[in-house]
Amino acid sequence: GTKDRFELVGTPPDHQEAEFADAVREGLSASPRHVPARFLYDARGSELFEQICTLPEYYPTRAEREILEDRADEIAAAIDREPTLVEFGSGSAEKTRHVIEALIARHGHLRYAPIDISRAALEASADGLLADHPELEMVGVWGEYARGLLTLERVTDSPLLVLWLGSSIGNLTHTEALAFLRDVRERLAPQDRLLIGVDLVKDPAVLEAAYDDAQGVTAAFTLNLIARIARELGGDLRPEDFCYRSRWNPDEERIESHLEVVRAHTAHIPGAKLEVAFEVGDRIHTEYAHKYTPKSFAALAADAGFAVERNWTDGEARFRSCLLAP
Ligand code: AVJ
Repeated sequence: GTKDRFELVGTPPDHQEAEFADAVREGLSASPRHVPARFLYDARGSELFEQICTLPEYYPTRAEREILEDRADEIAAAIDREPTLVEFGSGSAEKTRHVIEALIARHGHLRYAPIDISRAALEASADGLLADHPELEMVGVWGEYARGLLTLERVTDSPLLVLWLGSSIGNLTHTEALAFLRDVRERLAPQDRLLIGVDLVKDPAVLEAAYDDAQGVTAAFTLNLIARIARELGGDLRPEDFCYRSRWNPDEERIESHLEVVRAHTAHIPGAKLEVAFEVGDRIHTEYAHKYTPKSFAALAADAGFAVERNWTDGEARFRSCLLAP
């Protein structure tokens, strides 16, 4: 069976609810108003994000899948012993399949430890992967991925291959990205590797379309944050009173996204013990998507103490997968 090859460890949900209430209270009281991007991913948000990944405008998923599909054997060969495969923010783990299969083909066995905020995503991906691969064992780490490495015990002396795909690093400012990479590096042993997906700077029209699609899925994904606040923290906040906006900032080399108030109102959010007066045009910052050049990413990695060992790029040079050594 598959059950005896799956174990779940991690943060209990009560803790996650308190974290959301605190983040909403702090973020909506601050100036500028903001809510950390990780709170976009409740069950509905994760579903909408999976839909974003299939949009014609949202090229990063396809570009990274192309790299992982074409280069899975090279990636698997970059570590000579059988590694434990760890993944930050695994979601559906659909792109990871290629790496998993290449590692199983090479070593005949694999231990995979995905770390995700969504328990449903961990369980769903385990069902599919374990049924297809009898040589696979999984430890699902339920929680924020920054904490996942701590939770994950080093039960073997095998090297870790840590995946951080999808250009999730783009959500972080340079200061945050540097701090996170340093933190990860300190937890890695010399034989471990970090494979990180990085979206590259390109034509602003292509970038802006990727973050504001014609079907409005990205808008719905972001507006779900307002619905989530109302669902989980109560009160009278309504998605109809906001609209989604995003634009390329060429100086910071990032997409900046926010929700803008379209009707003046005072919102009550009892679960966060908060009342907010919103004027038309007021904004709640929701996300950054930083883009890198090969040069700016190499500089960041070096600053964090990593050596860039290998790079793989898709055929249209839109996206890069970088293998970093601590
Ligand atoms: C999951 C953070 C990589 O920034 O491209 C996609 C999230 N937001 N469309 C990104 C996202 C709107 C995505 N990351």
